[in-house]
Amino acid sequence: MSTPNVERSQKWSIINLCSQNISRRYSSDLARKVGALIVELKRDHILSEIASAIINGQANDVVKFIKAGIKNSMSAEEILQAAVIPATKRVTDDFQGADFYIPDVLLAARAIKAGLKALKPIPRDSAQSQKIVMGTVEGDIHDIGKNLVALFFEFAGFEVIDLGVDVTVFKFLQVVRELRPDVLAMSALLTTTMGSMSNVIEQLYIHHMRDEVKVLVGGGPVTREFAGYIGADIYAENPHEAIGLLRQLFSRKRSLPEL
Ligand code: B12
Repeated sequence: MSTPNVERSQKWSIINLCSQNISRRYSSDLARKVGALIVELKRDHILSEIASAIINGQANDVVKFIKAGIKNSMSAEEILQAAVIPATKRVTDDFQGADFYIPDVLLAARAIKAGLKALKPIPRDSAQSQKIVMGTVEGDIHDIGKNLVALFFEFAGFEVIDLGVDVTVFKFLQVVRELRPDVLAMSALLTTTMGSMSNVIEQLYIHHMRDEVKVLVGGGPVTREFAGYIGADIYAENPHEAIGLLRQLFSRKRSLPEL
């Protein structure tokens, strides 16, 4: 059976009308089942709207539907896992290679950033009390991955101070000195900028601050070998791996694997 071509905005009025009729005419059990089905449909609808708004680079719609999701009792983590991450993967995979159209990428990046911002503030898990200073290294303005990692750290309960992109060696050092974080996390997406991570570590040694902070590195071209070579403490390919390693480190139950 084909579905009549109904405007999106009208769909919910029709569904709500049907559900009111059903609850009036039928047993409370059936009404409950219909209610649950409607909640499920609404959830799927909101998630697919968030994903398509990201894919089409429509920041305002991303925020609008994330707010609708939260209003409909969806958790920030559910929205992130079921809509924001798959859509981000879809767009960034589409922009693989050298021939992507920059304005499209920028619109998508803006939409993703707006979405991540709309998912805050995050209720802090009091179990984790460590402070993480984060940033994308000097000369590099890629921040989609860094923002995702930062959000996951917050979900995991860490306090995150995000210094943004193109963070100079001096700035990293200054913030480590002033805020005394437990972890300094750096992101690099370019082979030409990843060397900056090494400069930061070198400067931490020179200024006698190396023992005061754990250095975590990640990002597209960064590898475990590179992390070991520059003297970082932790390398992780993605936020989940990073959170696992940080929890392991701070629980002090086990030492971290050698890089
Ligand atoms: C989006 C994008 C852009 C956008 C960035 C917008 C923004 N706000 O971020 C714009 C258009 C601005 C851009 C510009 C450029 N880009 Co660009 N860009 C990309 C693209 C398409 C997607 C990157 C991305 O966001 N991926 C999605 C996120 C989720 O993945 P991620 O960043 O890798 O992060 C994950 C992990 O790496 C990890 N992670 C990341 N950081 C950290 C940090 C820590 C601590 C940890 C634990 C983990 C971690 O966790 C994340 C989630 O899993 C990639 C190609 C690609 N598909 O990867 C090229 C790419 C990175 N860009 C590239 C290039 C060359 C450039 C330019 C030099 C192009 C030019 N000629 O101007 C400029 C550089 C500008 C600059 N100075 O930084 C190259 C880099 C090649 C290289 N290896 O050096 C790539 C690989 C494209 C290509 N195939 O050639 N780019």
